[in-house]
Amino acid sequence: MTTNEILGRSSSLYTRVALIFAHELGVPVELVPIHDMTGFEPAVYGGNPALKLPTLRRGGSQVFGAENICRALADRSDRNLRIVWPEQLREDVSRNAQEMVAHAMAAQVQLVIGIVIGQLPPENIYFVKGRRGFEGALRWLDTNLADALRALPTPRDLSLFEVMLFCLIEHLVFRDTLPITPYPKLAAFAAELSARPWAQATAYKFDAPSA
Ligand SMILES: N[C@@H](CCC(=O)N[C@@H](CS)C(=O)NCC(=O)O)C(=O)O
Repeated sequence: MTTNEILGRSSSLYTRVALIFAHELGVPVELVPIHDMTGFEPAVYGGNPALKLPTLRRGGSQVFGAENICRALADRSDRNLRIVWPEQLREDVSRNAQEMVAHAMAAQVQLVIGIVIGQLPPENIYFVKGRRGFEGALRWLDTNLADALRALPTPRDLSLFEVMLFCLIEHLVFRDTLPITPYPKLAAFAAELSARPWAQATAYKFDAPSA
């Protein structure tokens, strides 16, 4: 049987989205840790020319990006899960919620790469504006969460929106990027989902350094 390898990090929010889908879809995957995110060679990122992770590798083929990987895994699954993808969102509130969570995930990466890894000054306009937009997106999500969840199609087993939001909220705490206390509804949402088997099986951790 061909192995599905996910090149990524156990500490990465995008990788976790893909790992949760693999878990729920019953598709066995092997995580191949990318220890250093500062490399400039696509080979470090499983061949992704954009120098981003995660990448799914199977046989000779590669799939770049978390959402793409989730879709590819769904195609390879024997389980007939009812998955809600972004194009199935029909109401303004759920479409906006998808946009806000996608933006917030990218902003989280911007702050981690720029300030934590790049050691750049947080008071730079690039990070100040990034942080303001990030907080704005979280505030909007906190205010509109109930409506956004209500507007998701039912019945469903899984939605990309909920998995992304869960991974984002737990990552804020894991990386200590922004306080979660101003967003009580998001905190409650993540706390409730954290007991699910897929959440427990994919908890954030830093991968052990390669020997
Ligand atoms: N479009 C990509 C974005 C993935 C992404 O930003 N991943 C982060 C790690 S969580 C990354 O590659 N960071 C390295 C960098 O930005 O240089 C996706 O949807 O998977």
